[in-house]
Amino acid sequence: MSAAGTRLYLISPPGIELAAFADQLAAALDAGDVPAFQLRLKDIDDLALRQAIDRLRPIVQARGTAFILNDRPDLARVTGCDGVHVGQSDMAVRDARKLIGPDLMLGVTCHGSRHLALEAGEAGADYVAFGAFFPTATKTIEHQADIDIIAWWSEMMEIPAVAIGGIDASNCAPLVQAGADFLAVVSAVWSHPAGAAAGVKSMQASIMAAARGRSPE
Ligand code: TZP
Ligand code: MG
Repeated sequence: MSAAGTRLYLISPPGIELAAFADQLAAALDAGDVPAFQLRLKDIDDLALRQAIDRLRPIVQARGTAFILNDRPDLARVTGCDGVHVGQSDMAVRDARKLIGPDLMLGVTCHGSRHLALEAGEAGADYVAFGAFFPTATKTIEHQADIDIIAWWSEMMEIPAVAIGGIDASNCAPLVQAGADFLAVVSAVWSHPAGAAAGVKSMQASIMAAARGRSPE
């Protein structure tokens, strides 16, 4: 994919207050082009997770954004999600594919590993996620990725590459220029000092500037 094709993949914060977050999410999605949203809630029971999905999924899908569930291939299809994202320790990619069926989107964390990404692609992943590229406070980072892996993957493979980890408007240019199909962000949007909508706009301005081969003004 060309550098100009980089788009935003928004991930929820690890913990949310559902009613307030529903409003923030709608505002963020209305602020720009966000083709994918991942619900990533940790330490939550199934009932609360289902409540969050039921509340947020219509907001996301009504805007033409794919609703992707983290960690739970077993729940994704029955709850009407568009896809699921699994980590290397969650479940084998082939087992996740069996659970969700052929139609839902399947994304796989591949850290900074070419080998894991090739394996995931062969096993039926619809996208591979590389990271972390930069320091982040959102997750304890055990694996890092070099920007080179994005260029290598995107030159060789058709399967989209998602870049994740500490990405914000100030540092995303090399990932855009390397050909990342998606930039996945949490804090760049939800912790933006002017609010989530401003976070989306700021990311998009930087992506567009980087795609034109220059830094944002
Ligand atoms: N996986 C690798 S880094 C990360 C995840 C879920 C956190 C990304 O959050 P942020 O705030 O965009 O660094
Ligand atoms: Mg996981």
